[in-house]
Amino acid sequence: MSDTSYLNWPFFEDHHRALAADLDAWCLKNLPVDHSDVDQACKSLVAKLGVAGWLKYSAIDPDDPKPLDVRALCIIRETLARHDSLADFAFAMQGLGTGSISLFGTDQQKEWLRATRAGTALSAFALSEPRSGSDVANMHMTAEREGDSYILNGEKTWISNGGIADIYVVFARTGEAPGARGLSAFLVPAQTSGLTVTERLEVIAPHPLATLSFKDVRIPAANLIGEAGQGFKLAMSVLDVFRSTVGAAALGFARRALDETLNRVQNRELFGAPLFDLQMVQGHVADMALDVDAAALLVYRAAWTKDSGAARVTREAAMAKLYATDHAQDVIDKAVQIHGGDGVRKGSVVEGLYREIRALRIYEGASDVQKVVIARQALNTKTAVYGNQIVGGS
Ligand code: COS
Repeated sequence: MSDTSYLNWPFFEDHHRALAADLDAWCLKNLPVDHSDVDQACKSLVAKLGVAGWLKYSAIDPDDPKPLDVRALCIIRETLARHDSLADFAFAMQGLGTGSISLFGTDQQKEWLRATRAGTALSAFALSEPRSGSDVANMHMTAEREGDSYILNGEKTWISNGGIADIYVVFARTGEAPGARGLSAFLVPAQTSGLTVTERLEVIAPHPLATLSFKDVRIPAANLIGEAGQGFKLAMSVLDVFRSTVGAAALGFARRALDETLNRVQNRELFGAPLFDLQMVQGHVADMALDVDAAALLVYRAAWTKDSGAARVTREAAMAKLYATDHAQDVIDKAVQIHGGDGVRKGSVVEGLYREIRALRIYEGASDVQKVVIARQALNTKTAVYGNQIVGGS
């Protein structure tokens, strides 16, 4: 098992420590799975995670609607990512895909959560479009009200679980006001007429990903999630919860890279001594261990803040995602370097991590967007007013 000393930090309760230990034991028995057919692998992972009970954490319980436990979400993503990237992906999408329903859904919409928590239905979050990825407010997809229905037209892309999901949460322009103030969210079952998968997208770390087309897709008005015109804020609130969990997944990848490196430097001899005896290697190991702990502090600070009842964790979540993903990239790059040729050998653990980490710095708000968010938050929370006196001056 990896270093678990961080679980003694004051962010956690006993049930979180038990969760981390139980899930790690489950992962050792059940993961990794074969990734050669990612659709099949994800479907069977969701079923397995459902049967084992881990998906109960991914969405609220319709019979006992307590808030999501964000620390638990982060512990689960970190642990799954350390063992198998696709298991983390499968879990994450059950959460992100249904997050809007957990946070803002009606009782009728929450009925879907029984199936997603059991692992018998897959979900997806359909926000991005060909012309609006980072700039959500520039969305082109439309939803027009017609009696008791909405008619959806447009295109969504980079949709994880696209093609295998049973339900999509889709964002579209309803036009109450220009830009960010005229968007709404809808629950769209995959079988709805007019919704088709137009392209499957291949990426460096394969997982189910698609472009979707909506042509006169008619859904009941009851499928509107939250209030009409509030879709942008709804999407941002969901991302506020799940961005910390992206940081947690990056932390899991980084921890695995550090674990692999610690084994390597003790067992590999160079110049007649273990690799670890080289001070330059010790320098890399120190940087990696520091990055891992600093990322963990930010991730679990954000999760704890949300669990403690904060209305918004925009700043904390953005910092957690930015730092954990960017620094996991550094940690993994060092791991590859220390593994030498084996680090770039196709199929080696660190080679896989090197490909897996890259997308986390892009999806759910690129690192650059997180910087914009953090800077704006810093400005908003600026309260201090100083005189002209020089600090320490006479
Ligand atoms: N929670 C609640 N409300 C929020 C919010 C949040 N986290 N962030 C912004 N809002 C509100 C603002 O308060 C503002 O409200 P008012 O209209 O009442 O003033 C409104 O939403 C618009 O906010 P803002 O002016 O900041 O919107 P921008 O268009 O400038 O948003 C960024 C800019 C880049 C921050 C935003 O579009 C973003 O996060 N983009 C990345 C999207 C993303 O993650 N895509 C990946 C999709 S999932 S793979």
